[in-house]
Amino acid sequence: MEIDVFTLFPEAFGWFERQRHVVNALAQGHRLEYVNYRDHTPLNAGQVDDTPFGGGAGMVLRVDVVEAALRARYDVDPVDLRARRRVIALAPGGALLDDGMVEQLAREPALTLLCGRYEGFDQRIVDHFASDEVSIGRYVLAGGELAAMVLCDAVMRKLPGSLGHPESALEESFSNALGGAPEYPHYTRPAEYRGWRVPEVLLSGHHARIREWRLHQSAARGPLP
Ligand code: 6GU
Repeated sequence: MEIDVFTLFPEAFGWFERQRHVVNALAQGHRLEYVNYRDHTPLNAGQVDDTPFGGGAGMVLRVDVVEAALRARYDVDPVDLRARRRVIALAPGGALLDDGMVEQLAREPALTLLCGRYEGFDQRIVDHFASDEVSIGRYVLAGGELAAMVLCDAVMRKLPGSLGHPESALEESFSNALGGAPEYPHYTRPAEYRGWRVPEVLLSGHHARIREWRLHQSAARGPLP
């Protein structure tokens, strides 16, 4: 998979890129690259945003700036790009990211993520350049960068070869294997701590009973709303 992140703050992704599953995915040949809108702005003095028409607080990312950055990267009219490639605008009001959407995105050959800043995007960016508008929850972040990292983290751990134990991604919270329910609880040593005992079945070595107990625990926790 090839992921391009359009952002004003590519350096914000430094920590993210050092995460084990991201390092593994990149070593498998997947790509994660950044385009800084500011490097492609046609405006003076690196300007990328502007005050909102109609008044109000904050600044809005300009449509001409985003077009210039997309053209510089793909050398096509961005209006045509979204038919060929998922172009995802990250915005608080978008479709909520969940495991199903992550699974679907992980099967794409390429993703383009557009991070907004301040008050967000000129709506024409979303309407004409994006194929999708995605949100990671109903609260407002100061910018799309953390949301882009959340999306990339969730998508990249689904890519073959990114996890040390590929089974980890099969039977996990919200997966089809668990009927969309949260995962069952895990325990490790010590078997007893401050009088809190680990469920006996997990110490029994009886794999069929352990499996049954886990599925039951998972079902009892879910399904989620
Ligand atoms: Cl994708 N962007 C911003 N700015 N805030 C958010 C979000 C995205 N998702 C939830 N809050």
